[in-house]
Amino acid sequence: MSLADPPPVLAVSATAAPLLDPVFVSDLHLAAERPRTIRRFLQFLQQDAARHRELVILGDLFEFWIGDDGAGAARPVVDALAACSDIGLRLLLMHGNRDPLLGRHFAAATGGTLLADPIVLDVAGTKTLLSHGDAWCTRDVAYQQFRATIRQPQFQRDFLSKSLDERIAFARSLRLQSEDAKSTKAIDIMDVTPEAVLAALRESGAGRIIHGHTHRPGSHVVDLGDALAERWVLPDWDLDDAEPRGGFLEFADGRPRLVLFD
Ligand code: LP5
Ligand code: MN
Repeated sequence: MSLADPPPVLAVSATAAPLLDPVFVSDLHLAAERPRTIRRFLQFLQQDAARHRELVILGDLFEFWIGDDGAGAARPVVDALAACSDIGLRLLLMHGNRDPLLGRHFAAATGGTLLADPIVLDVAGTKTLLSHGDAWCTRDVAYQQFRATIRQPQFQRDFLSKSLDERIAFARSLRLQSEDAKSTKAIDIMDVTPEAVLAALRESGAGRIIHGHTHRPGSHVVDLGDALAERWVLPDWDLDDAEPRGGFLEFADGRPRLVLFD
């Protein structure tokens, strides 16, 4: 991979063909330290995703991603996603806050398409706004400053010019600082801001939102004044935790349905 590649955040599609029978996941945070989560995801790809036309991953597939040239340990996941693409599943990927450097090499290796965040798509017949969701957590000011920094192309280029070991050490240090910072934050500032969601819905003209990031799976009705919209939130996955969890969103008879693992 050439280090002169454009920053991946610029190499995304702003539009995509309608999704006919999609399944959505996000926040899997895959890492070698969580082998049960990886196994469950591989099982999900074979058993659940394969029943659908499209697989949409709305960010944070990995615990962290230090660049496509550091993909070594992720090989089983890359191969499994490529196998899905090979049998005709359409794979759509969005960046999360943990993996903003997923790039075109990863997309090419998996057969996936990287999507802009946010993006408006026709999903099972409804105009739908898709996002990782972190940009709507506007009350988390420290996080928004951090987010703006790591999305700067020059910052990304500087990071990518470091050795893999340096990048891994930096990512691990950011994870620790993030966990530390979160432990002092009020719970509600780490959720989406209702006004930000309302503004995004109005601007997009969408009737439904699907997002991840907050790890608060559920569905909400949003009152737009002259109409009602829906906000669906995906679960995070951790099958190695004392409280194993995970799940996905699919459609049944045209309606979204959240499936949460027992
Ligand atoms: O990730 P999660 O869900 O635990 O928490 C997020 C926010 N935290 C983050 C940080 C990530 O976890 C770190 C991921 C590492 C990726 C490495 C590879 C990419 C490097 C890219 C370089 C180009 O996103 C957390 C939110 C929470 O969601 C809920 O929304 O609160 O935000 C924070 O904790 C951020 C802190 O408040 C402030 C930042 C602390 C670190 C400061 C280090 C300064 C280093 C230089 C500047 C970038
Ligand atoms: Mn996230």
